[in-house]
Amino acid sequence: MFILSCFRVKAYILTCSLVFLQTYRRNTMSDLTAKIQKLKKEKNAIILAHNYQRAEIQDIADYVGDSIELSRKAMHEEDAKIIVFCAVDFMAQSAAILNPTKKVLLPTLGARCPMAQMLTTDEIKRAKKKYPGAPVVLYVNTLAEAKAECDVCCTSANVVEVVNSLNSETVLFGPDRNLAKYAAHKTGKKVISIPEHGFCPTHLLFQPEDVTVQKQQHPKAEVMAHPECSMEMQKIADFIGSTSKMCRYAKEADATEFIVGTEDGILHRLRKENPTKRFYLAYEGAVCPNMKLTTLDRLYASLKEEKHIVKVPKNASAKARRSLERMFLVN
Ligand code: CIZ
Ligand code: SF4
Repeated sequence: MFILSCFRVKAYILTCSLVFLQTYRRNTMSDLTAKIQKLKKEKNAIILAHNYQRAEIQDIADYVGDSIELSRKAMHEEDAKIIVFCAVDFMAQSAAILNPTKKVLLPTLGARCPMAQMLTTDEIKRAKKKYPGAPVVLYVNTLAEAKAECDVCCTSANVVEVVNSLNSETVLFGPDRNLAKYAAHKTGKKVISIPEHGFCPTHLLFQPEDVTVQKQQHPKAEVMAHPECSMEMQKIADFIGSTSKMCRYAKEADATEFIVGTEDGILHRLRKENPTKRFYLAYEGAVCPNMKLTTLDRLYASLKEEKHIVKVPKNASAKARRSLERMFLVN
C-alpha cells in the first residue's frame, strides 16, 4: 500500500512537471511569436517558409510553399525591405538572385541541403564534354555556381514540363538520380544523371516495407510519394508529386486517409488544410535535420540582428538567374 502511494505521488509529480514544462514552452513560444510579429512590422519584413519547416515556423510565416512557389513570391515581392527565408541555403539563394534589391536573410547559416552540395561545377563541365550538345537541366536543389552552368532549372513540381520543353532526346540532369529516373519515365527521354548517384538523404529513408506495415493499419489509405524517393517507393505509390502537388491532390481526392512519403513538415500543412482527413508519415524518422534547424529563437535573432544576409557572387548570380528565368518561361 505504502509503495503504491509513493508510486502515485511520483507519477503525480512527473505529470505536474510535464504540464509545467509544456505550459512554459507554449508561453515562451507565444512570447517569441509576438516579438517576431512586432519586429517584422517595424522592419518591414516578410517571412517565407518551406513546407518542410517546423509547425510553429509555418504558422508565423506570411507564406508557406514549395521552392517554386516561394521563389515566385520572393521574385514578385515589392513592398517588403527584408525577406526572411525559412528553408535551406539554395532556396534563399534563389530568392536573392531573383530579387537582388531585397535583403534576404537565412536564419540559420548551417541550414544547407546536402543534395545541393553533391554536384560540383567541374562535374557539370565534364558531363558537357562527354555528351556534347545535350542540354543540362538542374534541379533547383543546387548552388548558384552550378545553376550558372546549366541551360535551365526545374523543381519537382515542373520537371516533366521542363524536360519535355527541350528539343533533345538526351538530357543531362542533376543532382537527384531518383528525380532523373522519374523524369525519364514520364517523358520517355534519355535522362543522364550527374553525378551518377546524387540523392536526398531524407527521402532515401522511405522503404516499401514501411508502407506495407502502414497499409495493414490503414487499409483504405492512399500512398503519396515524392519523386526524390526510390523507384521502389514510386512504384507502389498511388500518387507521385512535389509537396505542392501533394497538397492539391489530398484536397481534391475522394480518399480520406493518406500515407505520405516525403519530409514530415508537410504533415502540418496537409492536416491544417484538410481537417477531416488523416495523414500518416510513411516512415516516422523522415525528418530533414537541415530544414529543422530553423527555430523561433533563430528566426527572432535573424530579424533582430538582420543576419545572415544571403550573398551570391555577381557573375554566378546573373547566369543562375537566366537558368531560373528559363524555367519560369516553361512553367
Ligand atoms: O521543391 C521543393 O520545394 C522541394 C525540395 C520539395 C517539394 O517537392 O516541394
Ligand atoms: Fe535537401 Fe532532402 Fe532536406 Fe530537401 S529534404 S533540403 S532535398 S536534404
